[in-house]
Amino acid sequence: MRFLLAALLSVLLLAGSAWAAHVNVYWNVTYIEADRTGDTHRRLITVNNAYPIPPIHVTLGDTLYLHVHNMLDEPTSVHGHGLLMNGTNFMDGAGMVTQCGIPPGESFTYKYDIIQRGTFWIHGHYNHHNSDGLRTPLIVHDERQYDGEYLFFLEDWYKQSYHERLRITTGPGTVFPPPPTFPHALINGVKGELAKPIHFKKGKTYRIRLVNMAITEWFKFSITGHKLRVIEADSEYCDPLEVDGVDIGPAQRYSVLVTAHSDDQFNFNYNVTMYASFIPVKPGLNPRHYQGLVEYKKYAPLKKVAEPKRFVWAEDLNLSSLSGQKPLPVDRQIDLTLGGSPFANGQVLDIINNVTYAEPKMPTLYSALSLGKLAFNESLYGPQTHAIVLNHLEYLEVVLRNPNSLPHPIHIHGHVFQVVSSGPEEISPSLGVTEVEVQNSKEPVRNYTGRVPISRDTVVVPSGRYIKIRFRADNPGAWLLHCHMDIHMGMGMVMTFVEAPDVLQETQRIPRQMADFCRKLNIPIKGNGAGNQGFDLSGLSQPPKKVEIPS
Ligand SMILES: *[C@@H]1O[C@H](CO)[C@@H](O)[C@H](O)[C@H]1NC(C)=O
Ligand SMILES: *[C@@H]1O[C@H](CO)[C@@H](O)[C@H](O)[C@H]1NC(C)=O
Ligand SMILES: *[C@@H]1O[C@H](CO)[C@@H](O)[C@H](O)[C@H]1NC(C)=O
Ligand SMILES: *[C@@H]1O[C@H](CO)[C@@H](O)[C@H](O)[C@H]1NC(C)=O
Ligand SMILES: *[C@@H]1O[C@H](CO)[C@@H](O)[C@H](O)[C@H]1NC(C)=O
Ligand SMILES: *[C@@H]1O[C@H](CO)[C@@H](O)[C@H](O)[C@H]1NC(C)=O
Ligand SMILES: *[C@@H]1O[C@H](CO)[C@@H](O)[C@H](O)[C@H]1NC(C)=O
Ligand SMILES: [Cu+2]
Repeated sequence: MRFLLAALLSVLLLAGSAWAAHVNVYWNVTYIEADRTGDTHRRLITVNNAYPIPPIHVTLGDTLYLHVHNMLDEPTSVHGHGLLMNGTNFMDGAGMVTQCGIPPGESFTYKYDIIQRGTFWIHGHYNHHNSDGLRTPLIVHDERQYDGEYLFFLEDWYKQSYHERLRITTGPGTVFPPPPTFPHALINGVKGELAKPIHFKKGKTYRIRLVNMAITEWFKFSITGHKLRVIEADSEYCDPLEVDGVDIGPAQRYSVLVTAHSDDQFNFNYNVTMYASFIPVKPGLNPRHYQGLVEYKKYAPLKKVAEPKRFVWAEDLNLSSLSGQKPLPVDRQIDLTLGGSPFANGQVLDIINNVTYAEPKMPTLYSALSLGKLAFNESLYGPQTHAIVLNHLEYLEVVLRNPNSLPHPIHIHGHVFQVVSSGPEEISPSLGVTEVEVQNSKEPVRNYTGRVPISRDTVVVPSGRYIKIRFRADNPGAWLLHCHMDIHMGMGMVMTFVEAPDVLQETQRIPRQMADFCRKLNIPIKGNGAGNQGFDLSGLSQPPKKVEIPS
């Protein structure tokens, strides 16, 4: 009832303040050869032969039609990151999960009903396409208006293509950690060193949206001499939380409010700091600082500001959602242990509960739709699809355990989850132990400290910690949960929730055009993960064998 009222209210608000529109965006997905940074000439994937891809702006209540024309020589698909796709799982764009790719030369229109507030992004979700450049922010404007708004979208950019990096990282013959490759930072599509100024007028309040679209690296953002008030994490508004800076994991978003000083005698700097995850912290090398001007007045002197003694960063457990939603109850707890391991084939791969993900022979959603009652049998999606079937409307608590040496930004499709607590995780020596990990594993258990927990779609699980998240299975579909470091995705840190296949079968159908795409690509649309009928899983390759490291 409360929800209905809120929904009604927002419809009225919208009717009063804006006009729900049909927004059409045309994307020719293309390869180009380009050098984005001065020493990284390579092929990349972009839109309409230009880069950066212009951010997409819509207003709450709009319908966005994203017309994707595939001009590559391989299939592609795109994903609206953070959009819940409630009732339209087939539009989620996860390659070989909710669709066969759009074949070369074909077009497909993704329809997004813009019913969520906040900051999102749209990116390729087929093979290497996100990593090689296919990504841009999706900004939803709503009734909240400030004196001004700035957007920062942050990326890391490498000399090597995704496939080269994956080969170096996984082997065979890999040494761990792999040789350091330090990327460039891109700030709003241009090299970090060239970060553009932003302009403040005295006394005004600005909303700054931050989107980390990096494929591997962490960013921190702060403004010297100014406090930030966090008001949004991913797509959820929260009680304003005053901090000195925000630390943004790959795929996460924040909005912060900044109130300008009451005089304009001085200019300041904003800081964007990029931390490379695979390289030890070393002054001058890692992290790297980039600065841009916060200009109050042209030629005003730059104010020297001493850093706060104790720099306060935004933390999930301190954020309190404006939804007012208390912690959800728990019907079932699912433990997921994240990690990496050497395998007998000579590769280093990533795992969740010892399984390294590999794509099934047909999209998991289409299996769930066509298997009838067998859709509840998790094995039938294929051993490496790592499917867990959820019952309609059950309440879940997932414990994300990270006993290894790197943090992982874990993203779920089709949901936001509450971040309720964090605690120490027993360290596993599999790929080396770091100081940070040891330190983290000594920190005590912490619960959320706000009025209520925050919900978001991507959470960073630090090394040597576990994080508990909660959500309700109220969105039937096949939804991925995966690490958003693309290399880790490629190495197999991915699994699938098959949510309420019975309800799914009653309510959703494969769009005809998508079925045609599968036919064109010789991919079945009925059957199990092997593309066969019934219990026959022949044709799937055997999962590689882990090598046990003596401890
Ligand atoms: C996409 O490519 C087609 C065919 O080359 C061209 O006619 C069309 O104008 C392009 N669209 C955009 C938005 O660039
Ligand atoms: C901001 O950048 C300056 C100059 O690089 C640096 O000294 C300072 O520590 C940075 N502050 C933060 C919070 O990163
Ligand atoms: C977050 O909560 C912790 C524990 O209550 C506290 O130490 C820290 O200062 C808080 N941070 C912010 C930004 O409020
Ligand atoms: C993973 O495999 C190891 C042995 O290699 C075993 O000790 C552990 O319990 C397994 N973990 C899970 C979550 O199945
Ligand atoms: C965290 O919450 C759990 C469950 O509500 C409770 O059992 C535990 O004592 C709390 N721990 C801390 C450190 O607050
Ligand atoms: C999806 O829509 C149903 C029906 O309106 C609603 O009950 C459910 O909470 C929604 N789920 C999500 C994840 O938005
Ligand atoms: C589920 O499928 C597997 C794989 O074919 C089969 O071995 C198993 O018997 C099935 N389980 C049930 C309960 O049908
Ligand atoms: Cu990861």
